Amino acid sequence: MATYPHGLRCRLVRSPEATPSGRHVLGRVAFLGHHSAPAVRAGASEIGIHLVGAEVERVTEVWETDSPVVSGMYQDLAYAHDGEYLFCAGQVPEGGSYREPVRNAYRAAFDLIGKLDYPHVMRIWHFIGDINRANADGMEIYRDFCLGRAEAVDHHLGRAGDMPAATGIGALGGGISWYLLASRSGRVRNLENPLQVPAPSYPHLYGPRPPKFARATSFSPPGIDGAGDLFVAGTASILGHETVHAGDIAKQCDVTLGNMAMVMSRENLLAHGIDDGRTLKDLRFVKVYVRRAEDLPVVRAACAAAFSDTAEIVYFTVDICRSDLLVEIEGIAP
Ligand code: 3HB
Repeated sequence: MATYPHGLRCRLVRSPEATPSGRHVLGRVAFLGHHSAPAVRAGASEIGIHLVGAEVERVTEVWETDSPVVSGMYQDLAYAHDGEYLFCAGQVPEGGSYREPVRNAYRAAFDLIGKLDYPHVMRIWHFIGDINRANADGMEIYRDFCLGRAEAVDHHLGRAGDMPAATGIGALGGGISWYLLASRSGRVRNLENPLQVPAPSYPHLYGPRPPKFARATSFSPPGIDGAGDLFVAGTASILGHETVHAGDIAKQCDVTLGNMAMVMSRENLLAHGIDDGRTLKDLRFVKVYVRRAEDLPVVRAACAAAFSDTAEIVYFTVDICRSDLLVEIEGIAP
């Protein structure tokens, strides 16, 4: 990410390596062949997410800052903060129903954000084991998760509560692992995509409560008036509220990339009052989620053509929130 006073930065590390001197680690997210509970290690918040098979290269996402960090546990959440930025990770254990534990986990996070005074949440990631399977009551686990999240958001922000860009994607096990980034005094603006119905307005067809997230979030660090960083949410082959091109990976890639390009475009940023515009070539930290391993070559080719040669791109083979979606992509344009 760009460097600011009190700068927040992301790195994708493919093998264990030391933190550059002068940097302080807020959070480490290890994508592993198993899950590991959120904990404070070496002064940073750390979580292990079961997202790769044992044979696949492991990647760790590291969130760093220029200022010294204070870390700790709050209920089951592992957090670290530096006076301007907060990183917080949680894990809801595997169980028959997620509504209540997700509601409680979200409530704990809202409490922590309030207590530590980091009210501007700019990005949330959720990794959901068995995302398309039924829970003990026969409800799809993603819908069950959305129900608990919506209830917590209602409670803390009201029914029309505005949430930032998010990812809600499958994991290979381990219940629900999640993490977020928040700021004390930066400016957060949540963006929608004119090609897509806002997720919080999805019809009941997709579950009793809709997914609460924005298609992208613009984050301007304190003291920076301009556009700042753009966090693009997990994006898929959805137009309006409907999945398009079920079964066709090449066309789903095209629609997904088109949706990302639209949400980042000058036209869309201006429509949200932001005098800026980005393209897919500006994305740096790209995560690509592919349902079927056999589709990887097509998805890799589409991403290689769309993104910059210097973008860090990581691929995971996991399920996606709707069973007819084959690919989902997210990224950050610093
Ligand atoms: C979510 O439910 O937070 C979510 C799901 C997605 C993409 C982005 C966010 O499939």
